[in-house]
Amino acid sequence: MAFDMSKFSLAGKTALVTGASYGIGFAIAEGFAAAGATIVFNDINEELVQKGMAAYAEKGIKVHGYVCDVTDEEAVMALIARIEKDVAPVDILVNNAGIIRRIPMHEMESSEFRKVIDVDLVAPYIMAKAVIPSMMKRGHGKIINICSMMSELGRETVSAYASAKGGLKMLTRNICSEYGQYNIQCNGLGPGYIETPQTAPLREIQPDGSRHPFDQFLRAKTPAERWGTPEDLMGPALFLASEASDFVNGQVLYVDGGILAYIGRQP
Ligand code: NAP
Ligand code: GCO
Repeated sequence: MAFDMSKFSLAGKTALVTGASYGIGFAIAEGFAAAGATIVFNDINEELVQKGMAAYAEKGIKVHGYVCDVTDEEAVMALIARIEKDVAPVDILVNNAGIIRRIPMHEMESSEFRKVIDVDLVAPYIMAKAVIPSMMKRGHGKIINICSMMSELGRETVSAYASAKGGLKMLTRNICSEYGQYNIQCNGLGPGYIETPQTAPLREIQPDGSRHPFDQFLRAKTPAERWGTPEDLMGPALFLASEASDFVNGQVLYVDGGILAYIGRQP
């Protein structure tokens, strides 16, 4: 049977991408819009939502933007109800909103550790719990959790972030296990090191004009010999959001330029 390319279309679907004013979430939403989806996004404050609205408008993309702290369960429930009223039920949820704190673990306040867990792990649970009942009723749904290299590997100073992203990989597998029977697919997308504001400190040019030591290290660890860009994630995210991946469930698709497969280049 010839493959039906329309399986990659998101026409008629409503996608909610959290924390998508810029960066990875913005690129994923842009790719979804190109595939025909109606785009909804939230961010943590009005300034970011307005910044996002302007950026989407510049690309000619009509979006619905809302202020919502993804860690606030009451606000999330209200957001989903508002989206269902203003737009439509959510067919595709991308748990993209995130934070990172780079602090040596023995110096990290437990309140900081908990905050990272709250945003990067508890919030995806809260968001998924809010959209799943409607997906169950409608007999389909896609949930994409934005994981990380730190879902698989540790690194100095990112203990909370790695714990959250490792947990997010298992939350992904558990949602698959519990809701696959309702034709809900939950997969992870694992970006490698991507050029966004979140990683800017790791790419700062040094006072002597040399590349940041981590930048040099990362390039030696990546077969592609470059940082990823948010645009590198558009195609893989579209695949996981589309009917083309209806039999893919509980997986993490790494978009890392080959880092996880490679021992690293000899200095
Ligand atoms: P980011 O700087 O991690 O932030 C994503 C967005 O989420 C920002 O707009 C952020 O607002 C927002 N946000 C933070 N806390 C929130 C909350 N409580 N409620 C609602 N929104 C909130 O952007 P990114 O680098 O594009 O990363 C996006 C996702 O990819 C994150 O989950 C990140 O962990 C993951 N990731 C990033 C990389 C990378 O190399 N960049 C690699 C792998 C995975 P603020 O700007 O106010 O913080
Ligand atoms: C870090 C980076 C990474 C990236 C990403 C890698 O400090 O190690 O911020 O954590 O954000 O998660 O996939």
